[in-house]
Amino acid sequence: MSDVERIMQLVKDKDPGEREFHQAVSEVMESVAPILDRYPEYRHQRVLERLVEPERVILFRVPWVDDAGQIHVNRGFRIEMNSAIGPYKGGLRFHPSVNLGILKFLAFEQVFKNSLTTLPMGGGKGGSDFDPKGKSDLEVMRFCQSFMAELFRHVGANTDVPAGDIGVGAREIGYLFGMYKKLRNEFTGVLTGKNLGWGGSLIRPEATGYGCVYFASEMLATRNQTLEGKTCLVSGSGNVAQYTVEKLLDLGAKPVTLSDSSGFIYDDAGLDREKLAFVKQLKNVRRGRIKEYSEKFKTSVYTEIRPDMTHNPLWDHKANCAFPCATQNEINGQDARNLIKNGVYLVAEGANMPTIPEGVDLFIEHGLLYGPGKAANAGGVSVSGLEMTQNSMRLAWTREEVDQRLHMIMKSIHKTCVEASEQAGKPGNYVVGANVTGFLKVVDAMIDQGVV
Ligand code: NDP
Ligand code: 2IT
Repeated sequence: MSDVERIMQLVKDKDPGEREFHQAVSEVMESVAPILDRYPEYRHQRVLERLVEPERVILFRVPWVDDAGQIHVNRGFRIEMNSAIGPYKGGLRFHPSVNLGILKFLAFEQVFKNSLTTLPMGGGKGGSDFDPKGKSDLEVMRFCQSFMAELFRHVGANTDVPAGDIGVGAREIGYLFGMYKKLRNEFTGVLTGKNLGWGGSLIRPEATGYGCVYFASEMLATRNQTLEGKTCLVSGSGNVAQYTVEKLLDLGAKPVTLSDSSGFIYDDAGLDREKLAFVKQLKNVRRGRIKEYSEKFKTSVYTEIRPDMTHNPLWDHKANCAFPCATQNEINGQDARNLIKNGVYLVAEGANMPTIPEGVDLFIEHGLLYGPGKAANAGGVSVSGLEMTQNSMRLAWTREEVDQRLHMIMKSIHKTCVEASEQAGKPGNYVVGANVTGFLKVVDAMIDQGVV
């Protein structure tokens, strides 16, 4: 039995229902398997078996009271996946779809992503099946307080440092931080993505989107091209999508789409600063639906996305580049074929694992510049790492300084991926480049630290 088959059998036997976790493990195993033939020590050390078993999983009850006095119970999680190269680090997701398998896939990806950033961060992820949509600020606050009333025992500035992800932004981080501080009587950098006035970093809100576009620019530069004048499809309309659009506009590209879980808008004239400001107000302040964009801007059309659709028509428009920034598995095989047919030759993933394996294979087969999430969206966690540094030093860097560091990190991730892909005999394959680079640093640290 090959290493890949052995590990896949192991994870499927142990955790049969965790589809997304199996998908993430399978991709990494395919990339790193050839290394085990060259360095049998890794097999002897059982590094693959150790990597797929979280160091610790915390699962807890989160009871809270709504504005009408009704009691609700949600489930809270924190997956402490790997701490070989630093404290556990990774976001919290609040979304009704959250379950153990989804958070394990995200925590697993985070281990390799964080390793790629070159900063000292292990990998973790957490969250809840709580749905913040339609809840009042006070309900969200009570939920966050209840969530932290358990989580505070397990996290800490040198132990495990959560941040935002889907459904968790500055508001939620504020409520979580307040409760941690009250329970511990300590003002420390236990969370990142904090607001500026109390320990947050400039550029953290922008970091994932900006970083993703910096990574795309680096990929294009390998073909002597820039983003100027490129038509870009962007999905999502949350934190990552908004700042992807902002940086695309900075660089002279033309973003034409945005989406949420109900549907998407296609704007033939392209988004501009004014339209983006409307989206930020709509999504971050009024917490409304993207449909409103098409009511406001007549150059755009809205298309509803229904669960019975076999493909997502957002990906079926003529364009040069695609930036999936919503959620996992949002590009299926048919979507990938449509993108290729429509002339898209660059895909940079702002979201985590947005493309199903068939789509990834198609992109690589057809020679697209394909930047997988763990490389292309590493800018967010990188600036979280820089926020931790600033908190430890008790000082704050300027916007220019943080942005410059972010840009350097994204360039360095790109270069490392290209070099590793060449060494692996798969030049230009950023999936192999990212997985191999992320893997080697983590497993070498694990071996140095013994069987623990
Ligand atoms: P937000 O909550 O700010 O925005 C999420 C967006 O995606 C919303 O537009 C949301 O629509 C849409 N969406 C969420 N779930 C689904 C779904 N099941 N189907 C269709 N659309 C959906 O989250 P972020 O922008 O922070 O995160 C987006 C992606 O980027 C995620 O994959 C996340 O893991 C990844 N990421 C985030 C980082 C960060 O720093 N925030 C860093 C690296 C990666 P709706 O409003 O209808 O729910
Ligand atoms: O997926 C991710 O990298 C994030 N949600 C950000 C994690 C972080 O710790 O900033």
